[in-house]
Amino acid sequence: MITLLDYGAGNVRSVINAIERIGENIKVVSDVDDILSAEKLVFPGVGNFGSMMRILYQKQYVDPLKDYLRSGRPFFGICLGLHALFEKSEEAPDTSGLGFFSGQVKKFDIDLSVPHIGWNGVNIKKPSQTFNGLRGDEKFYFVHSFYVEPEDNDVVLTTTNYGVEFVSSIQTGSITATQFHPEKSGDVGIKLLKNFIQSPREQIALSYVSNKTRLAKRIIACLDVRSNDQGDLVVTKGDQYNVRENGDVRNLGKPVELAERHYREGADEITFLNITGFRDFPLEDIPMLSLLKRTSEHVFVPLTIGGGIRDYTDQKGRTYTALEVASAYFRSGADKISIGSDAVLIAEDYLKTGKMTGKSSIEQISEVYGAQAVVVSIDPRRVYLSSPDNVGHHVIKTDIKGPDGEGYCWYQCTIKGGREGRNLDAVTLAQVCEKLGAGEILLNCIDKDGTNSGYDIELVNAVKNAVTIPVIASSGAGCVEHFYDVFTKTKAESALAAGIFHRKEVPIAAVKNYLKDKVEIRLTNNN
Ligand code: 1PR
Repeated sequence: MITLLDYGAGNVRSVINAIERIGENIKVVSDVDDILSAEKLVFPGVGNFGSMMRILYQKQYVDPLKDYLRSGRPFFGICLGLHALFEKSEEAPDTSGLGFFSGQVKKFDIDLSVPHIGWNGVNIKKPSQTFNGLRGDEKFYFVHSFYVEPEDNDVVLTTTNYGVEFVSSIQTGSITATQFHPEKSGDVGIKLLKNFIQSPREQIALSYVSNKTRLAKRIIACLDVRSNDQGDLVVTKGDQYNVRENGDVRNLGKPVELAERHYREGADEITFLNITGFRDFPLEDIPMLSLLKRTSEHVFVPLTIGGGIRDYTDQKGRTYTALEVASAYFRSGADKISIGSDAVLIAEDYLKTGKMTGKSSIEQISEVYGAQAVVVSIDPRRVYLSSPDNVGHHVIKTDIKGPDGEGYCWYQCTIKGGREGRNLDAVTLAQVCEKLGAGEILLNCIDKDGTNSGYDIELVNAVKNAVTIPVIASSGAGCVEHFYDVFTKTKAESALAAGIFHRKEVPIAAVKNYLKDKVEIRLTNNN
Protein backbone atom coordinates (compact mmCIF):
# COMPACT_ATOMS: atom_id res chain seq x y z
CA MET A 1 0.00 0.00 0.00
CA ILE A 2 1.33 3.42 -1.00
CA THR A 3 0.25 6.47 0.95
CA LEU A 4 -0.03 9.59 -1.14
CA LEU A 5 0.18 13.06 0.33
CA ASP A 6 -2.26 15.29 -1.53
CA TYR A 7 -2.24 18.83 -0.16
CA GLY A 8 -4.82 20.01 -2.67
CA ALA A 9 -2.84 21.58 -5.50
CA GLY A 10 -1.34 20.09 -8.59
CA ASN A 11 -1.94 17.01 -10.60
CA VAL A 12 -2.12 14.23 -8.05
CA ARG A 13 -4.31 12.13 -10.30
CA SER A 14 -1.41 11.43 -12.67
CA VAL A 15 0.69 10.10 -9.82
CA ILE A 16 -2.21 7.93 -8.63
CA ASN A 17 -2.70 6.62 -12.17
CA ALA A 18 0.99 5.84 -12.57
CA ILE A 19 1.15 3.96 -9.26
CA GLU A 20 -2.04 2.06 -10.04
CA ARG A 21 -0.58 1.15 -13.41
CA ILE A 22 2.23 -0.59 -11.49
CA GLY A 23 -0.45 -2.57 -9.67
CA GLU A 24 -0.20 -0.92 -6.25
CA ASN A 25 -3.05 0.27 -4.07
CA ILE A 26 -3.13 3.84 -2.88
CA LYS A 27 -4.39 5.54 0.20
CA VAL A 28 -4.66 9.31 0.00
CA VAL A 29 -3.73 11.13 3.21
CA SER A 30 -6.78 12.62 4.88
CA ASP A 31 -5.35 13.28 8.34
CA VAL A 32 -2.17 13.31 10.38
CA ASP A 33 -2.47 9.64 11.36
CA ASP A 34 -2.33 8.59 7.73
CA ILE A 35 1.14 10.14 7.51
CA LEU A 36 2.34 8.64 10.76
CA SER A 37 1.12 5.15 9.89
CA ALA A 38 2.26 5.13 6.24
CA GLU A 39 4.46 2.26 5.04
CA LYS A 40 5.65 4.06 1.92
CA LEU A 41 4.92 7.73 1.40
CA VAL A 42 4.80 9.52 -1.94
CA PHE A 43 4.68 13.31 -1.92
CA PRO A 44 4.02 14.85 -5.32
CA GLY A 45 3.92 18.58 -5.66
CA VAL A 46 3.21 21.10 -8.37
CA GLY A 47 2.79 24.81 -7.91
CA ASN A 48 4.07 27.38 -5.56
CA PHE A 49 6.37 26.68 -2.60
CA GLY A 50 4.71 29.30 -0.38
CA SER A 51 1.15 28.10 -0.90
CA MET A 52 2.24 24.46 -0.47
CA MET A 53 3.98 25.13 2.84
CA ARG A 54 1.09 27.28 4.09
CA ILE A 55 -1.30 24.40 3.46
CA LEU A 56 1.05 21.90 5.13
CA TYR A 57 1.26 24.16 8.22
CA GLN A 58 -2.52 24.75 8.25
CA LYS A 59 -3.24 21.04 8.07
CA GLN A 60 -0.61 20.43 10.75
CA TYR A 61 1.20 18.00 8.50
CA VAL A 62 4.65 19.50 9.08
CA ASP A 63 5.65 17.71 12.27
CA PRO A 64 4.22 14.32 11.23
CA LEU A 65 6.09 14.64 7.94
CA LYS A 66 9.36 15.33 9.75
CA ASP A 67 8.69 12.35 12.04
CA TYR A 68 8.01 10.15 9.02
CA LEU A 69 11.22 11.26 7.29
CA ARG A 70 13.23 10.51 10.44
CA SER A 71 11.62 7.08 10.80
CA GLY A 72 13.64 5.59 7.93
CA ARG A 73 10.57 4.39 6.05
CA PRO A 74 10.55 4.87 2.25
CA PHE A 75 9.72 8.34 0.95
CA PHE A 76 9.47 9.55 -2.63
CA GLY A 77 9.11 13.28 -3.30
CA ILE A 78 8.36 14.78 -6.68
CA CYS A 79 9.13 18.37 -7.74
CA LEU A 80 7.80 20.53 -4.87
CA GLY A 81 7.88 17.34 -2.81
CA LEU A 82 11.67 17.65 -3.25
CA HIS A 83 11.79 21.39 -2.52
CA ALA A 84 9.74 20.95 0.66
CA LEU A 85 12.57 18.90 2.20
CA PHE A 86 14.90 21.92 2.29
CA GLU A 87 15.10 24.91 4.62
CA LYS A 88 13.75 27.65 2.38
CA SER A 89 13.01 28.69 -1.17
CA GLU A 90 13.56 31.86 -3.17
CA GLU A 91 10.02 31.29 -4.42
CA ALA A 92 8.64 32.29 -1.01
CA PRO A 93 11.50 33.66 1.11
CA ASP A 94 9.32 34.24 4.19
CA THR A 95 8.04 30.68 4.42
CA SER A 96 10.14 27.91 5.98
CA GLY A 97 10.41 24.49 4.40
CA LEU A 98 10.63 21.23 6.33
CA GLY A 99 14.38 21.75 6.73
CA PHE A 100 15.08 18.01 6.67
CA PHE A 101 18.09 18.77 4.47
CA SER A 102 20.34 21.80 4.85
CA GLY A 103 20.25 23.99 1.81
CA GLN A 104 17.84 26.08 -0.15
CA VAL A 105 15.78 26.22 -3.31
CA LYS A 106 17.02 28.70 -5.90
CA LYS A 107 15.50 30.31 -8.97
CA PHE A 108 17.19 29.73 -12.33
CA ASP A 109 19.26 32.76 -13.23
CA ILE A 110 20.29 31.78 -16.73
CA ASP A 111 20.21 32.93 -20.28
CA LEU A 112 17.62 30.35 -21.34
CA SER A 113 13.81 30.25 -21.14
CA VAL A 114 12.48 29.81 -17.63
CA PRO A 115 10.55 27.68 -16.59
CA HIS A 116 12.73 24.77 -17.67
CA ILE A 117 9.99 22.78 -19.39
CA GLY A 118 10.47 19.54 -21.22
CA TRP A 119 12.46 16.34 -21.52
CA ASN A 120 16.02 16.37 -20.26
CA GLY A 121 18.50 13.72 -19.16
CA VAL A 122 20.25 12.93 -15.88
CA ASN A 123 23.93 12.59 -14.92
CA ILE A 124 23.88 9.80 -12.36
CA LYS A 125 26.28 10.56 -9.52
CA LYS A 126 26.12 7.40 -7.43
CA PRO A 127 24.92 3.79 -7.68
CA SER A 128 21.21 3.41 -7.03
CA GLN A 129 18.46 0.89 -7.56
CA THR A 130 16.31 3.76 -8.79
CA PHE A 131 17.66 3.34 -12.30
CA ASN A 132 17.46 -0.46 -12.55
CA GLY A 133 16.22 -1.56 -15.95
CA LEU A 134 17.18 1.75 -17.57
CA ARG A 135 20.14 2.42 -19.87
CA GLY A 136 21.10 5.76 -18.37
CA ASP A 137 20.51 7.94 -21.42
CA GLU A 138 16.73 8.27 -21.01
CA LYS A 139 15.03 11.62 -20.74
CA PHE A 140 12.57 12.62 -18.01
CA TYR A 141 9.95 15.33 -17.94
CA PHE A 142 10.84 18.52 -16.08
CA VAL A 143 8.75 21.58 -15.42
CA HIS A 144 10.12 24.08 -12.92
CA SER A 145 11.71 27.47 -12.39
CA PHE A 146 13.49 26.58 -9.14
CA TYR A 147 16.00 23.90 -8.15
CA VAL A 148 17.47 22.62 -4.89
CA GLU A 149 20.97 23.38 -3.72
CA PRO A 150 21.86 20.90 -0.95
CA GLU A 151 24.72 21.74 1.38
CA ASP A 152 25.69 18.08 1.60
CA ASN A 153 26.91 16.84 -1.78
CA ASP A 154 26.54 13.22 -0.72
CA VAL A 155 22.77 13.37 -1.03
CA VAL A 156 22.95 14.18 -4.75
CA LEU A 157 21.72 11.29 -6.89
CA THR A 158 21.61 13.05 -10.27
CA THR A 159 22.30 16.40 -11.85
CA THR A 160 20.95 17.86 -15.07
CA ASN A 161 22.28 20.62 -17.32
CA TYR A 162 20.14 23.59 -18.20
CA GLY A 163 22.20 26.76 -18.31
CA VAL A 164 23.73 25.51 -15.06
CA GLU A 165 24.30 22.00 -13.75
CA PHE A 166 21.57 21.64 -11.13
CA VAL A 167 20.56 18.85 -8.77
CA SER A 168 17.75 16.88 -10.39
CA SER A 169 17.31 14.21 -7.72
CA ILE A 170 18.55 13.33 -4.27
CA GLN A 171 18.78 10.08 -2.41
CA THR A 172 19.87 9.18 1.06
CA GLY A 173 18.81 6.16 3.10
CA SER A 174 15.22 5.43 2.14
CA ILE A 175 14.48 8.97 0.97
CA THR A 176 14.40 9.67 -2.74
CA ALA A 177 13.13 12.84 -4.38
CA THR A 178 13.21 13.99 -7.97
CA GLN A 179 12.91 17.36 -9.61
CA PHE A 180 11.52 15.65 -12.72
CA HIS A 181 8.12 14.00 -12.90
CA PRO A 182 8.35 10.21 -13.26
CA GLU A 183 4.57 10.05 -13.57
CA LYS A 184 4.85 12.19 -16.70
CA SER A 185 7.94 10.55 -18.15
CA GLY A 186 6.28 7.77 -20.13
CA ASP A 187 7.53 4.20 -19.74
CA VAL A 188 10.86 5.19 -18.21
CA GLY A 189 9.14 7.12 -15.45
CA ILE A 190 6.86 4.20 -14.67
CA LYS A 191 9.94 1.94 -14.43
CA LEU A 192 11.59 4.35 -12.03
CA LEU A 193 8.52 4.51 -9.79
CA LYS A 194 8.32 0.72 -9.91
CA ASN A 195 11.90 0.53 -8.68
CA PHE A 196 10.95 2.67 -5.69
CA ILE A 197 7.77 0.74 -4.96
CA GLN A 198 9.15 -2.75 -5.44
CA SER A 199 12.60 -1.94 -3.95
CA PRO A 200 14.77 -4.31 -6.02
CA ARG A 201 17.73 -5.63 -4.03
CA GLU A 202 20.34 -5.69 -6.75
CA GLN A 203 21.67 -2.76 -8.66
CA ILE A 204 22.04 -3.29 -12.36
CA ALA A 205 24.88 -1.38 -14.00
CA LEU A 206 23.87 1.26 -16.51
CA SER A 207 25.14 0.93 -20.05
CA TYR A 208 25.50 4.67 -20.53
CA VAL A 209 26.95 7.30 -18.26
CA SER A 210 26.18 10.90 -19.09
CA ASN A 211 28.18 13.90 -17.98
CA LYS A 212 26.19 16.55 -19.81
CA THR A 213 22.50 16.48 -20.63
CA ARG A 214 20.48 18.42 -23.16
CA LEU A 215 16.88 19.56 -23.17
CA ALA A 216 14.93 18.03 -26.04
CA LYS A 217 12.73 19.96 -28.40
CA ARG A 218 9.19 18.74 -27.81
CA ILE A 219 6.78 17.39 -30.42
CA ILE A 220 3.22 18.01 -29.29
CA ALA A 221 0.02 16.49 -30.66
CA CYS A 222 -2.98 18.78 -30.38
CA LEU A 223 -6.57 17.61 -30.35
CA ASP A 224 -9.18 20.25 -31.10
CA VAL A 225 -12.31 18.89 -29.44
CA ARG A 226 -15.96 19.87 -29.70
CA SER A 227 -19.42 18.34 -29.93
CA ASN A 228 -20.63 17.58 -33.41
CA ASP A 229 -24.22 18.21 -34.50
CA GLN A 230 -25.22 14.79 -33.13
CA GLY A 231 -23.91 15.76 -29.68
CA ASP A 232 -20.84 13.45 -29.73
CA LEU A 233 -17.56 14.82 -28.46
CA VAL A 234 -15.15 14.47 -31.40
CA VAL A 235 -11.67 15.51 -32.41
CA THR A 236 -12.03 17.93 -35.25
CA LYS A 237 -9.62 19.91 -37.38
CA GLY A 238 -10.15 23.13 -39.23
CA ASP A 239 -8.74 24.85 -42.25
CA GLN A 240 -7.87 28.30 -40.96
CA TYR A 241 -10.22 27.53 -38.04
CA ASN A 242 -13.19 26.48 -40.17
CA VAL A 243 -13.96 22.99 -38.91
CA ARG A 244 -17.02 22.32 -41.07
CA GLU A 245 -17.00 20.43 -44.34
CA ASN A 246 -20.20 20.26 -46.39
CA GLY A 247 -22.00 21.71 -43.38
CA ASP A 248 -20.84 19.04 -40.89
CA VAL A 249 -18.21 19.28 -38.17
CA ARG A 250 -15.20 17.24 -39.38
CA ASN A 251 -14.80 14.13 -37.29
CA LEU A 252 -11.25 12.79 -37.01
CA GLY A 253 -11.90 10.37 -34.19
CA LYS A 254 -12.63 9.91 -30.52
CA PRO A 255 -10.54 12.11 -28.21
CA VAL A 256 -9.39 9.53 -25.66
CA GLU A 257 -8.49 6.87 -28.25
CA LEU A 258 -6.67 9.35 -30.45
CA ALA A 259 -4.72 10.80 -27.51
CA GLU A 260 -3.64 7.27 -26.52
CA ARG A 261 -2.51 6.57 -30.06
CA HIS A 262 -0.41 9.73 -30.14
CA TYR A 263 1.09 8.81 -26.78
CA ARG A 264 2.06 5.34 -27.98
CA GLU A 265 3.52 6.82 -31.16
CA GLY A 266 5.88 9.02 -29.14
CA ALA A 267 4.17 12.39 -28.58
CA ASP A 268 6.08 14.30 -25.92
CA GLU A 269 2.95 16.04 -24.77
CA ILE A 270 -0.76 16.08 -25.59
CA THR A 271 -2.95 19.17 -25.76
CA PHE A 272 -6.74 19.17 -25.79
CA LEU A 273 -8.47 22.38 -26.85
CA ASN A 274 -12.18 22.60 -26.23
CA ILE A 275 -12.65 24.89 -29.19
CA THR A 276 -16.21 25.90 -28.34
CA GLY A 277 -15.24 26.61 -24.73
CA PHE A 278 -15.98 30.28 -25.24
CA ARG A 279 -19.70 29.47 -25.38
CA ASP A 280 -19.95 26.22 -23.36
CA PHE A 281 -18.93 26.43 -19.75
CA PRO A 282 -16.42 23.66 -18.90
CA LEU A 283 -17.88 22.79 -15.50
CA GLU A 284 -21.23 22.20 -17.13
CA ASP A 285 -19.50 20.43 -19.96
CA ILE A 286 -18.62 17.36 -17.94
CA PRO A 287 -17.45 15.29 -20.95
CA MET A 288 -14.27 17.41 -21.03
CA LEU A 289 -13.47 16.50 -17.43
CA SER A 290 -14.20 12.85 -17.96
CA LEU A 291 -12.18 12.69 -21.16
CA LEU A 292 -9.26 14.12 -19.25
CA LYS A 293 -9.69 11.59 -16.45
CA ARG A 294 -9.85 8.67 -18.86
CA THR A 295 -6.90 9.92 -20.90
CA SER A 296 -4.70 10.38 -17.85
CA GLU A 297 -5.24 6.73 -16.88
CA HIS A 298 -3.26 5.60 -19.91
CA VAL A 299 -1.23 8.57 -21.06
CA PHE A 300 1.88 9.31 -19.00
CA VAL A 301 3.14 12.45 -20.66
CA PRO A 302 2.01 15.99 -19.84
CA LEU A 303 -1.56 16.92 -20.67
CA THR A 304 -2.62 20.48 -21.36
CA ILE A 305 -6.24 21.48 -21.60
CA GLY A 306 -7.73 24.71 -22.87
CA GLY A 307 -11.07 26.21 -23.72
CA GLY A 308 -13.46 28.23 -21.59
CA ILE A 309 -11.09 29.02 -18.74
CA ARG A 310 -12.51 32.28 -17.36
CA ASP A 311 -14.84 33.55 -14.65
CA TYR A 312 -18.41 32.51 -15.39
CA THR A 313 -21.90 33.12 -13.97
CA ASP A 314 -24.44 30.41 -14.69
CA GLN A 315 -28.16 30.83 -15.32
CA LYS A 316 -28.93 30.49 -11.62
CA GLY A 317 -26.57 33.37 -10.83
CA ARG A 318 -23.81 31.25 -9.32
CA THR A 319 -20.39 32.60 -10.15
CA TYR A 320 -17.42 30.32 -10.79
CA THR A 321 -13.91 31.70 -10.96
CA ALA A 322 -11.42 30.73 -13.64
CA LEU A 323 -9.36 29.30 -10.78
CA GLU A 324 -12.19 26.91 -9.91
CA VAL A 325 -12.44 25.82 -13.54
CA ALA A 326 -8.68 25.29 -13.71
CA SER A 327 -8.70 23.39 -10.41
CA ALA A 328 -11.34 21.02 -11.76
CA TYR A 329 -9.12 20.39 -14.78
CA PHE A 330 -6.02 19.81 -12.64
CA ARG A 331 -7.94 17.39 -10.42
CA SER A 332 -9.02 15.50 -13.52
CA GLY A 333 -5.48 14.95 -14.75
CA ALA A 334 -4.35 18.15 -16.48
CA ASP A 335 -0.80 19.35 -15.91
CA LYS A 336 -1.26 22.70 -17.58
CA ILE A 337 -4.26 24.77 -18.56
CA SER A 338 -4.36 26.99 -21.58
CA ILE A 339 -6.15 30.33 -21.67
CA GLY A 340 -7.15 31.86 -25.01
CA SER A 341 -9.89 34.48 -25.22
CA ASP A 342 -9.70 35.53 -21.59
CA ALA A 343 -5.97 36.29 -21.92
CA VAL A 344 -6.71 38.85 -24.64
CA LEU A 345 -9.34 40.60 -22.51
CA ILE A 346 -7.01 40.57 -19.49
CA ALA A 347 -4.16 42.07 -21.52
CA GLU A 348 -6.46 44.78 -22.90
CA ASP A 349 -7.47 45.74 -19.35
CA TYR A 350 -3.87 45.76 -18.20
CA LEU A 351 -2.83 48.00 -21.09
CA LYS A 352 -5.69 50.39 -20.29
CA THR A 353 -4.96 50.70 -16.57
CA GLY A 354 -1.28 49.74 -16.34
CA LYS A 355 -2.19 47.83 -13.18
CA MET A 356 -1.83 44.21 -12.19
CA THR A 357 -4.92 43.48 -10.12
CA GLY A 358 -3.94 39.99 -8.96
CA LYS A 359 -7.49 38.96 -9.84
CA SER A 360 -7.16 37.88 -13.46
CA SER A 361 -7.32 34.19 -14.33
CA ILE A 362 -3.65 34.22 -15.35
CA GLU A 363 -2.48 35.75 -12.07
CA GLN A 364 -4.69 33.63 -9.84
CA ILE A 365 -3.94 30.28 -11.44
CA SER A 366 -0.25 31.09 -11.64
CA GLU A 367 -0.19 32.07 -7.96
CA VAL A 368 -1.72 28.78 -6.83
CA TYR A 369 -0.38 26.29 -9.37
CA GLY A 370 2.80 28.03 -10.53
CA ALA A 371 3.63 29.81 -13.79
CA GLN A 372 4.56 26.53 -15.46
CA ALA A 373 0.92 25.42 -15.27
CA VAL A 374 -0.40 28.44 -17.19
CA VAL A 375 -0.18 28.42 -20.98
CA VAL A 376 -1.55 31.28 -23.02
CA SER A 377 -2.91 30.22 -26.39
CA ILE A 378 -2.75 32.98 -29.00
CA ASP A 379 -4.88 32.91 -32.15
CA PRO A 380 -3.44 35.64 -34.36
CA ARG A 381 -4.18 36.54 -37.95
CA ARG A 382 -2.01 38.61 -40.26
CA VAL A 383 -3.03 42.18 -41.06
CA TYR A 384 -1.04 43.39 -44.04
CA LEU A 385 0.35 46.91 -44.32
CA SER A 386 2.15 48.77 -47.06
CA SER A 387 4.07 50.85 -44.51
CA PRO A 388 5.21 50.13 -40.93
CA ASP A 389 4.51 53.69 -39.74
CA ASN A 390 1.87 54.91 -37.29
CA VAL A 391 0.27 51.56 -36.65
CA GLY A 392 0.56 51.32 -32.87
CA HIS A 393 1.38 47.60 -33.04
CA HIS A 394 4.48 45.45 -33.41
CA VAL A 395 4.97 45.46 -37.16
CA ILE A 396 7.28 43.10 -39.01
CA LYS A 397 8.76 43.25 -42.48
CA THR A 398 7.55 40.11 -44.19
CA ASP A 399 8.81 37.90 -46.98
CA ILE A 400 5.28 36.58 -47.47
CA LYS A 401 3.70 39.47 -49.30
CA GLY A 402 0.08 40.51 -48.81
CA PRO A 403 -2.63 40.20 -51.47
CA ASP A 404 -1.72 43.61 -52.87
CA GLY A 405 2.01 43.12 -52.54
CA GLU A 406 2.19 44.64 -49.02
CA GLY A 407 5.60 44.10 -47.43
CA TYR A 408 4.66 44.52 -43.75
CA CYS A 409 2.21 42.99 -41.35
CA TRP A 410 1.15 42.84 -37.72
CA TYR A 411 -0.48 39.88 -36.03
CA GLN A 412 -3.94 40.69 -34.79
CA CYS A 413 -5.15 38.77 -31.73
CA THR A 414 -8.57 37.20 -31.96
CA ILE A 415 -10.99 35.75 -29.42
CA LYS A 416 -13.78 33.19 -29.61
CA GLY A 417 -11.89 30.86 -31.92
CA GLY A 418 -10.90 33.52 -34.42
CA ARG A 419 -14.39 34.93 -34.73
CA GLU A 420 -13.57 38.36 -33.32
CA GLY A 421 -10.45 40.41 -34.09
CA ARG A 422 -9.17 42.79 -31.41
CA ASN A 423 -6.99 45.88 -31.42
CA LEU A 424 -4.03 44.04 -29.86
CA ASP A 425 -1.03 42.37 -31.44
CA ALA A 426 0.34 38.93 -30.62
CA VAL A 427 3.75 40.20 -29.47
CA THR A 428 2.21 42.61 -26.95
CA LEU A 429 -0.20 39.94 -25.74
CA ALA A 430 2.65 37.50 -25.13
CA GLN A 431 4.69 40.11 -23.25
CA VAL A 432 1.79 41.18 -21.04
CA CYS A 433 0.85 37.58 -20.25
CA GLU A 434 4.44 36.75 -19.30
CA LYS A 435 4.41 39.72 -16.93
CA LEU A 436 1.12 38.57 -15.40
CA GLY A 437 2.47 35.09 -14.70
CA ALA A 438 1.99 32.90 -17.76
CA GLY A 439 4.66 30.20 -18.08
CA GLU A 440 4.39 29.27 -21.74
CA ILE A 441 2.96 30.56 -25.02
CA LEU A 442 1.05 28.33 -27.45
CA LEU A 443 1.41 30.30 -30.63
CA ASN A 444 -1.15 29.40 -33.27
CA CYS A 445 -1.58 31.19 -36.58
CA ILE A 446 -4.98 31.31 -38.27
CA ASP A 447 -3.48 31.97 -41.71
CA LYS A 448 -1.40 28.79 -41.45
CA ASP A 449 -3.77 26.47 -39.55
CA GLY A 450 -4.58 23.34 -41.53
CA THR A 451 -2.70 24.52 -44.64
CA ASN A 452 0.26 22.08 -44.35
CA SER A 453 2.45 24.90 -45.71
CA GLY A 454 4.82 25.13 -42.74
CA TYR A 455 4.96 27.19 -39.57
CA ASP A 456 4.86 30.97 -39.70
CA ILE A 457 8.55 31.41 -38.93
CA GLU A 458 8.28 35.20 -38.92
CA LEU A 459 5.55 35.10 -36.29
CA VAL A 460 7.41 32.58 -34.13
CA ASN A 461 10.56 34.72 -34.21
CA ALA A 462 8.66 37.93 -33.44
CA VAL A 463 7.04 36.42 -30.34
CA LYS A 464 9.88 34.20 -29.18
CA ASN A 465 12.38 37.07 -29.29
CA ALA A 466 10.05 39.24 -27.20
CA VAL A 467 9.58 36.90 -24.23
CA THR A 468 11.72 34.73 -21.96
CA ILE A 469 9.17 31.95 -21.41
CA PRO A 470 9.01 28.90 -23.71
CA VAL A 471 7.06 29.12 -26.94
CA ILE A 472 5.20 26.31 -28.70
CA ALA A 473 5.07 26.91 -32.44
CA SER A 474 1.74 25.80 -33.87
CA SER A 475 -0.21 25.73 -37.14
CA GLY A 476 0.80 24.69 -40.62
CA ALA A 477 2.99 21.59 -40.17
CA GLY A 478 2.81 19.49 -43.34
CA CYS A 479 6.03 17.44 -43.50
CA VAL A 480 9.05 16.47 -41.42
CA GLU A 481 11.15 19.31 -42.84
CA HIS A 482 8.76 21.87 -41.35
CA PHE A 483 9.74 20.71 -37.86
CA TYR A 484 13.40 21.02 -38.74
CA ASP A 485 12.78 24.53 -40.09
CA VAL A 486 10.99 25.76 -37.01
CA PHE A 487 13.64 24.35 -34.68
CA THR A 488 16.58 25.71 -36.65
CA LYS A 489 15.20 29.05 -37.83
CA THR A 490 13.62 30.01 -34.51
CA LYS A 491 14.30 29.40 -30.84
CA ALA A 492 10.89 27.79 -30.20
CA GLU A 493 11.12 25.02 -27.62
CA SER A 494 8.29 22.92 -29.06
CA ALA A 495 6.39 22.31 -32.24
CA LEU A 496 2.76 21.32 -32.24
CA ALA A 497 0.78 19.70 -35.01
CA ALA A 498 -2.71 18.36 -35.42
CA GLY A 499 -3.98 17.36 -38.88
CA ILE A 500 -0.93 15.46 -40.12
CA PHE A 501 -0.72 13.39 -36.93
CA HIS A 502 -4.44 12.61 -36.70
CA ARG A 503 -4.65 11.58 -40.34
CA LYS A 504 -1.38 9.61 -40.13
CA GLU A 505 -0.07 11.60 -43.09
CA VAL A 506 3.17 12.17 -41.17
CA PRO A 507 3.63 9.90 -38.14
CA ILE A 508 5.27 11.33 -35.03
CA ALA A 509 7.99 8.65 -35.34
CA ALA A 510 8.83 9.90 -38.85
CA VAL A 511 9.30 13.42 -37.50
CA LYS A 512 11.59 12.16 -34.75
CA ASN A 513 13.55 9.89 -37.07
CA TYR A 514 14.16 12.78 -39.40
CA LEU A 515 15.24 15.08 -36.58
CA LYS A 516 17.27 12.62 -34.54
CA ASP A 517 20.81 13.49 -35.65
CA LYS A 518 20.03 17.13 -36.31
CA VAL A 519 18.06 18.38 -33.32
CA GLU A 520 17.97 17.16 -29.70
CA ILE A 521 14.78 15.14 -29.25
CA ARG A 522 13.37 12.37 -27.07
CA LEU A 523 13.43 9.12 -29.02
CA THR A 524 11.47 6.72 -26.85
CA ASN A 525 8.05 5.38 -27.80
CA ASN A 526 5.60 4.58 -25.04
CA ASN A 527 3.84 1.27 -24.76
O1 1PR B 1 -10.66 31.02 -26.02
O2 1PR B 1 -9.86 30.17 -23.86
O3 1PR B 1 -12.02 29.39 -24.78
O4 1PR B 1 -9.87 28.69 -25.77
C1 1PR B 1 -10.30 28.12 -26.97
C2 1PR B 1 -9.13 27.42 -27.57
O5 1PR B 1 -9.60 26.74 -28.73
C3 1PR B 1 -8.02 28.35 -28.01
O6 1PR B 1 -6.79 27.85 -27.56
C4 1PR B 1 -8.06 28.33 -29.53
O7 1PR B 1 -6.75 28.28 -30.07
C5 1PR B 1 -8.78 27.04 -29.84
N1 1PR B 1 -9.66 27.14 -31.01
C6 1PR B 1 -10.81 27.82 -31.06
N2 1PR B 1 -11.39 27.63 -32.28
C7 1PR B 1 -10.57 26.85 -32.97
C8 1PR B 1 -10.81 26.37 -34.35
O8 1PR B 1 -9.97 25.69 -34.93
N3 1PR B 1 -11.94 26.73 -34.92
N4 1PR B 1 -8.48 25.74 -32.55
C9 1PR B 1 -9.49 26.53 -32.18
C10 1PR B 1 -7.27 26.14 -32.56
C11 1PR B 1 -5.32 25.62 -33.45
C12 1PR B 1 -4.37 24.60 -33.05
C13 1PR B 1 -4.25 23.60 -34.14
C14 1PR B 1 -3.00 24.04 -34.83
C15 1PR B 1 -2.32 22.97 -35.59
N5 1PR B 1 -6.63 25.19 -33.23
O9 1PR B 1 -4.66 24.06 -31.85
O10 1PR B 1 -4.25 22.38 -33.56
O11 1PR B 1 -3.30 25.14 -35.67
O12 1PR B 1 -3.07 22.58 -36.68
P1 1PR B 1 -2.37 21.94 -37.95
O13 1PR B 1 -1.14 21.24 -37.50
O14 1PR B 1 -3.38 20.96 -38.49
O15 1PR B 1 -2.09 23.07 -38.88
P2 1PR B 1 -10.66 29.88 -25.09
